[in-house]
Amino acid sequence: MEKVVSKTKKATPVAETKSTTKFSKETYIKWYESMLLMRKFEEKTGQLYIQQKIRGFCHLYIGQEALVAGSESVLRREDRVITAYRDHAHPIGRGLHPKYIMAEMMAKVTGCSKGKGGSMHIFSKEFNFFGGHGIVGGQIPLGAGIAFADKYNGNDLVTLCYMGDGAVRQGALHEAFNMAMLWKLPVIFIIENNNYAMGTSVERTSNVHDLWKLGLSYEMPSYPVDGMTCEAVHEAIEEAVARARKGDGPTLLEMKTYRYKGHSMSDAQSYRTKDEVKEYQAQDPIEKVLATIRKNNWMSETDIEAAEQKVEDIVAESVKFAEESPFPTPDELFKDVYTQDDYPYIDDENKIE
Ligand SMILES: Cc1ncc(C[n+]2csc(CCOP(=O)(O)OP(=O)(O)O)c2C)c(N)n1
Ligand SMILES: [Mg+2]
Repeated sequence: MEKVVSKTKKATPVAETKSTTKFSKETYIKWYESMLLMRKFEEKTGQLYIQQKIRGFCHLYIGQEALVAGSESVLRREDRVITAYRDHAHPIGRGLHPKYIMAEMMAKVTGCSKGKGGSMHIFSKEFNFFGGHGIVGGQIPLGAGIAFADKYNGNDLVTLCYMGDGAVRQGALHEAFNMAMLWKLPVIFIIENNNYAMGTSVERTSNVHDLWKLGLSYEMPSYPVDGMTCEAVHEAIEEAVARARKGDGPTLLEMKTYRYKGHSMSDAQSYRTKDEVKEYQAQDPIEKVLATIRKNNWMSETDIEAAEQKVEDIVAESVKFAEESPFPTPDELFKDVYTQDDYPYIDDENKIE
């Protein structure tokens, strides 16, 4: 599957000033463009859902983009990423063209899971994105397992295993943490703490509100991170990745973030105030990155408009591709279910034609 490639833009002369940050111009522009693509793609997704072109469950990541952008600026493409059902931004950050995600959400055969997974089951072997999991916390032991495979195979790849603040209440987290520490697995557990599991706040879920502390009883290096800021995310991930690649084992990072939209597409949001949403929107990660770009004169207003247009074009191309693609044929139903060709329960006799 093709990668989103930046088209070479006509250079616009901008006055170079001394940088106000330790990160490069290229890093900021990459953060800006990738987060803008995630945001615009999901805004379109929301509209298409209302038009019933996308059906089933659908959870938007809008507001949380810095977690993916700040992590991806550290990772190698071969590294692994796994997450829950709020899973459109992570594969975009990995480099998967969003048209395969849009086609998947419209249940088309050209989708990255051949139209059989939908919004919650985005997957890309090519970009080492291991899903997209609808069972809350289901991806935690899977993430540890992927890291175990890498350790077993003797390479230096790392796995980023994202989970929600609600997912940390699953018992499997403790088994995975224990084994990951015991075997020093190259996995980074990232809690996307957006303060709510559906409509239930962290405060109503547990006596312990600092979720990073969950790692301490396993002596796992564990830290809170400002998840609305790409720089802070990058630095925390950089340190954790270095530890994992060296063979020193896992890290737990609690990234404090916020989702601007409801839990899924049907959510009256009676559990929070509009002011609370506005408070977080005022720290928007895309706006913050753009402010640094402007302050350093790294992009002119023409460059910014061109970047926005490029993103709009990719989103439009994705919708067109998805709409023009066919639905899968019924025989697809039995394909890719089991790797074993002669799996006994799907022989010709049991097939529904
Ligand atoms: C095992 C399991 N229990 C319950 C659900 C229903 N459910 C879906 S999402 C969700 C909330 C999870 O919240 P969180 O982990 O904070 O992730 P977020 O949606 O905030 O990204 C629940 C309870 C489920 N999918 N799986
Ligand atoms: Mg949550």
